[in-house]
Amino acid sequence: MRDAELRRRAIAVLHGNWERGHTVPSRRLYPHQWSWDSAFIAIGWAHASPGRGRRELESLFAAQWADGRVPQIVFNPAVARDAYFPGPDFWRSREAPGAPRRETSGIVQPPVHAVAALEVHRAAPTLGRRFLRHLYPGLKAQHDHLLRARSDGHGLVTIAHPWESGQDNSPAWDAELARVPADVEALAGHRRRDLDHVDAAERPTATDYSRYVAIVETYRDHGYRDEPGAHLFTAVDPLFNALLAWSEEALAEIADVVGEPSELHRARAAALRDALLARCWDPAAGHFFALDRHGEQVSAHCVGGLAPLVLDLPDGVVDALVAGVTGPRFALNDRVPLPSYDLTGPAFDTTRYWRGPAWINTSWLVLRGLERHGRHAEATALRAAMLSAVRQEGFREYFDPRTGEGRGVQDFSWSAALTLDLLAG
Ligand code: 2M8
Repeated sequence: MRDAELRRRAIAVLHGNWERGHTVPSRRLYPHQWSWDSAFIAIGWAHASPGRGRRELESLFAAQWADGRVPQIVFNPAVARDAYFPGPDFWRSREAPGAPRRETSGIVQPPVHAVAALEVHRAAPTLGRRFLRHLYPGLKAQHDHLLRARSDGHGLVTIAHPWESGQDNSPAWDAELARVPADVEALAGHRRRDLDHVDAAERPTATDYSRYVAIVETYRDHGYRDEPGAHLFTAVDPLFNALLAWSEEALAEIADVVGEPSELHRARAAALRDALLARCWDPAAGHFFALDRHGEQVSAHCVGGLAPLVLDLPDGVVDALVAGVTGPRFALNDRVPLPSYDLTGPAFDTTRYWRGPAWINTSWLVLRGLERHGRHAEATALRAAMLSAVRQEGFREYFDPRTGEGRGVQDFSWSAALTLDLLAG
């Protein structure tokens, strides 16, 4: 398939998933607005219709909470209340202080929005300054909230739910999640709608879901306040922190454009990067690891541990990360994007969601990192792999990391959106 045809199809997916001001990740499986999906989707719209990219981010930030949190899900009131589980009746955001009028979930997702806003601005700079001026306070409040409410006290921010990492059932969370009481029978009272659309073997297990639900219920019972006892789950995700640092860099550039002080953002970006190096980097393994609630490294090689490549890093660290990308664990090639987890790891699973399958967004982050560090040969291979996967299989949600076979839903928005970015670059 020629590039022009692939581009046409990617744009058609975004148009098909556009829903009055935002783009759903998938019509059937995810029929609302998701936070980090919208950031990647806006980057795609920047190449097809920058106005839609602006609206994508503005509609998300219109649902920002008073404390600055940007919710993981903004529910569409026009969609059936039980079309997605857990839906608005489970989250009950309206009962929480500071929640917006629009119903949302009460947790967050990786903060890559300032990066997306800058890309949208660059696509149409003359129109964009007003957009950046409008969005800057919300982006700053988003970062302030994370650095304040979620500080781990040692320079990094924590996640309070595996869903907050975006890499839901990643092996990085297994041990921490196992501490959460699992009541699979309680789950019987709820209907998991994901299993209506995707094979159960490609999704998190019932035990995982019972724990996901228990973590939310406890946080919800605390009014979604980050206070003692509110969190049954606590971890530090290298991807989440790397994206916060990268977004602080972008926010510094946005501040320069809109005439706000930018030094704070540069200093925060550098401090987060230094803390990642001090706490998550394992020089012997050549990888950034997640931390458990005690600050101990969890030695599962997940693709999120490659995400700090988007930052300015010492040469030796970049060399080691690139060796990891090309080595047996991530096996860079020009056919299939990077696995979400170590191909040689004990928890590896070719089909189960974030426990092995290859995803376009995480591969795109690593690609941006390789480009930043001038690793052209590796970047060329990874770009070819991503394009090959979507050409062969369509804009699938994820791919078998060994064969490249498409998995999860079809017409998945961020796979289409980031393809547009690849084709433009
Ligand atoms: C997946 O997560 C949602 C919960 O947020 C789910 O499993 O129902 C993840 O892949 C996440 O990263 C993504 O943002 C979301 C929507 O595409 O789906």
